[in-house]
Amino acid sequence: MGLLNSISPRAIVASALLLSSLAHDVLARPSPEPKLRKGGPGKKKMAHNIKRAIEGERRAVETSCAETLLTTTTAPKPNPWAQLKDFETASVVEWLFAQEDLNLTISEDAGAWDNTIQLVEAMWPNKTDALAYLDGNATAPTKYAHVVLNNRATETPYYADILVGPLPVDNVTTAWEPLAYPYTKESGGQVRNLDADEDVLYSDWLYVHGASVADITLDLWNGTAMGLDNDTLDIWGIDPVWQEDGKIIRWDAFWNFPTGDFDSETLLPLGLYFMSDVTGRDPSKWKLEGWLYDNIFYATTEEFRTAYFGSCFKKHGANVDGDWAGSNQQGPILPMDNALPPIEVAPAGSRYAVDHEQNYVEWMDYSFYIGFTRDTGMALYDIRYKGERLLYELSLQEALAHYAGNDPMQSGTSYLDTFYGFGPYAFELVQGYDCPAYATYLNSSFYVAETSHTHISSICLFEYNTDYPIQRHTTGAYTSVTKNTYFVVRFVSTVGNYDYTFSYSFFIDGSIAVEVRASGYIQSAYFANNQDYGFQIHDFLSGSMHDHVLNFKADFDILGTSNSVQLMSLVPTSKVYPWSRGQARNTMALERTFIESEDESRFDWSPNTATQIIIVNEDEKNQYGEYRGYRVLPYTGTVHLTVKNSSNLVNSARWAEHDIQITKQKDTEPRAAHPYNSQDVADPPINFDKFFDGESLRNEDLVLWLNLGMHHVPHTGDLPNTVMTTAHTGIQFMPSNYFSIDQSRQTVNQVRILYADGKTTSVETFGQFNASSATCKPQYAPIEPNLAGYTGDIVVRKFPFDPNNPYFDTESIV
Ligand SMILES: *[C@@H]1O[C@H](CO)[C@@H](O)[C@H](O)[C@H]1NC(C)=O
Ligand SMILES: *[C@@H]1O[C@H](CO)[C@@H](O)[C@H](O)[C@H]1NC(C)=O
Ligand SMILES: *[C@@H]1O[C@H](CO)[C@@H](O)[C@H](O)[C@H]1NC(C)=O
Ligand SMILES: *[C@@H]1O[C@H](CO)[C@@H](O)[C@H](O)[C@H]1NC(C)=O
Ligand SMILES: *[C@@H]1O[C@H](CO)[C@@H](O)[C@H](O)[C@H]1NC(C)=O
Ligand SMILES: *[C@@H]1O[C@H](CO)[C@@H](O)[C@H](O)[C@H]1NC(C)=O
Ligand SMILES: *[C@@H]1O[C@H](CO)[C@@H](O)[C@H](O)[C@H]1NC(C)=O
Ligand SMILES: *[C@@H]1O[C@H](CO)[C@@H](O)[C@H](O)[C@H]1NC(C)=O
Ligand SMILES: *[C@@H]1O[C@H](CO)[C@@H](O)[C@H](O)[C@H]1NC(C)=O
Ligand SMILES: [Cu+2]
Repeated sequence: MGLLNSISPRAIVASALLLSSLAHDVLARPSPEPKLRKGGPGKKKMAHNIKRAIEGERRAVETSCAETLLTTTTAPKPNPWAQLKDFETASVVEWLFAQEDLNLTISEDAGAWDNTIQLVEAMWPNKTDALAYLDGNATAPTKYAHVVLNNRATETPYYADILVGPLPVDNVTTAWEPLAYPYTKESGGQVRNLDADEDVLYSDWLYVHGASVADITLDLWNGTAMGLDNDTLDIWGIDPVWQEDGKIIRWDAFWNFPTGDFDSETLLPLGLYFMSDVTGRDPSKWKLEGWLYDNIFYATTEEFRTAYFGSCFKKHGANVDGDWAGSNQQGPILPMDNALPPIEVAPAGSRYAVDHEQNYVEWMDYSFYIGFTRDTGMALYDIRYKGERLLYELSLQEALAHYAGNDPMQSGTSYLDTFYGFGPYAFELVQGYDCPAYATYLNSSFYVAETSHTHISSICLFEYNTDYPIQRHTTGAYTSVTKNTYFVVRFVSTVGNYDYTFSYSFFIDGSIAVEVRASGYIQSAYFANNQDYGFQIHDFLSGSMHDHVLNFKADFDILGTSNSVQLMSLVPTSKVYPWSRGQARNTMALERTFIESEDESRFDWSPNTATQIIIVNEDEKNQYGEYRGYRVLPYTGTVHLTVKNSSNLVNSARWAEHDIQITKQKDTEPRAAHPYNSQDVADPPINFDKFFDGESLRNEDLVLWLNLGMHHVPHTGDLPNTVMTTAHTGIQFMPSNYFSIDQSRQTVNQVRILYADGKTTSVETFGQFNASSATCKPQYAPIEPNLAGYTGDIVVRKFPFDPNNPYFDTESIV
């Protein structure tokens, strides 16, 4: 986690590339950072803060044919979900510092008892306003900045969500107000900050207790965790912390630092834990509450030490770094693996159009806008097909990783990843690996400590062919087959140990898929007594069972906003028919119902997937009297949370408890979760349960909150990293009586071969483009893109605004 000896391969690659003109710029004080997942002292990370001024040209970018021929387009209207422009952010920051009542300190100068600006980004528009603008003659929604203040100059530190605007900033009309309406909690847009004293927590608490047992840790593992440069052990603990009876209780665990170049620390637990009462901001009032080793609890350090040096103490071994935890090639080279494998190319250039200015995309008969935020990364808006809006919004809301175990560290871990943010960790994609080399790449930016960081090429757009046709049929006289060329928008976010790949795919039959694949390092457990919670996968290592649940918001608008959800179930039945000779036939039939209200709108996929879920417009029947609609169906397995009423989460992730949840769209309920829900789990800023208040769901504007995910019980095949073949989850949306026939018939990329008497009589190709008429000859470069162009973020200082001196900064690469 940014420690010199546990630095990730990404950071090593990046720093090696920057070696020529490194300017080591170690900040004296840490500035608010994107939050670091999986403990790891944020402080040491700062010591690895590498900056470089950008001089001359950045790199020789190899341009693919597809990229060269990229068609540009102009969005029908400027993107209402666009991020703030550099000067807008700078003007908001300047304005904030001028407001004396906010009492702000510049991040670089701030300590734990100062108020700072945590976030400045564009406020999302209300749907009401956005639709009037997109569909009518209304002007663009008034622009506001969404600002998060980290108010720590108080005994009771808190985060404050505020709105600043309207933009552009001027001294007369610009004002700020609490951003309270998306909260279900009545707290004026504020939530307490349990993290305000992170630095002191390490220096004055965790390392002090690491030092207090240095004799034991040296004896057990030949190492210490004291905050010294020669430490070989790390300490970090549960998330969220226990929040009970007004007390803040944490459990922390000892971990071995990796000894090599890999980010393997989460594979190196050591099996010793301690509990602390860290209520309040005064470390002198914090209390050590006990130690745990080998399932035996010791109430004091002395009790633990006495037992340890006694005669019947049972010592277990350590998990130690090694080749098993590194992801380089190992083992004999596979047969013929040294030959170049097949590769997809785009010989005709791109067949989609992008408005780079507005982040607007058109492919075949689809179009959509792209938005990007700190909390959840990329989101898609106003997804249209053949001119009609299907979805107003399709976006990630939150990702949960809920662990369990016999030890308090695993039992207490339930990461809610928007706390760390998906935006800050959406790193540059690796061309030819994450996405095809010929893909179109977009940048994304996020705000941190009076600068904006741009992750270069962190969103990709590309066409691909499935390895199967979308349609085929063979008779004695002909064979007809259609290519299945589809379009993907993708980003990857590495939140701590885990890498999530988010893909939205669009198909020519009108279907859309949402998929998540996971890789990276598992968070593992110490094996002792852990049999019921994971496989043993290494020396003293348990794979530590956990559930991944990822919530997506799908705001469908099927032929307008007046929608209903029809359920159509296949049911076994026994029935006498007029023609069945008086006998009951054991058979099956369809049952159709509607979801009437929010009282019945939280449910799971039915057993045997017997119930279809179809979003329909009851006023839009086709010529046969069937409702035109879109069906939602599981694609590659989804899950909801196994744990009921989680002790870790309480009310902070109620969205995780069912597969499908449907609410009436409201501007006051734009998001299922808040990034700071973990800070007050019993009474979080957004308690998803409170969305359900019995409202009618017939002929209303509906939002589906859909969970993807997987039950993950890592086995030896998760070492060194989880693989995306099977760590995969997805859902699909498909037209259901929406059109009169399959829309893929429109493609020319199909063939019908007619034959008779052993001879081909004709090959019908429907005028499709062929290689001999290509304007862009089949081009195989860049099959191997110039990966030496992979860099860190580009950073632009916003206060003081310094747009002409951007620099590279790898600090946010974990
Ligand atoms: C303003 O913040 C400083 C710390 O940066 C603090 O010492 C001071 O008490 C605060 N003032 C007010 C009025 O809250
Ligand atoms: C938009 O304005 C045009 C021209 O004034 C008018 O014809 C049209 O009806 C308006 N559309 C809506 C949705 O108000
Ligand atoms: C607002 O007022 C300050 C100080 O009076 C001035 O420096 C600044 O330029 C003004 N900003 C705008 C947008 O008018
Ligand atoms: C213990 O650690 C020290 C310093 O880290 C090292 O020099 C020594 O070889 C280690 N001893 C054993 C027995 O591994
Ligand atoms: C680590 O460093 C400290 C202080 O510099 C020193 O006292 C200690 O002996 C060192 N420990 C090891 C294992 O080298
Ligand atoms: C991404 O950022 C880089 C560096 O600022 C810039 O050269 C490039 O044009 C940007 N790409 C897009 C698609 O805006
Ligand atoms: C959840 O568990 C808590 C603590 O055990 C209990 O007080 C509460 O009633 C439970 N809530 C539900 C909805 O089961
Ligand atoms: C958006 O909707 C909320 C809830 O109705 C309202 O409080 C807020 O003022 C609206 N925002 C704007 C900019 O109109
Ligand atoms: C390729 O396309 C050109 C132009 O449409 C056409 O003249 C030619 O016959 C096609 N070739 C093949 C092999 O289909
Ligand atoms: Cu997992």
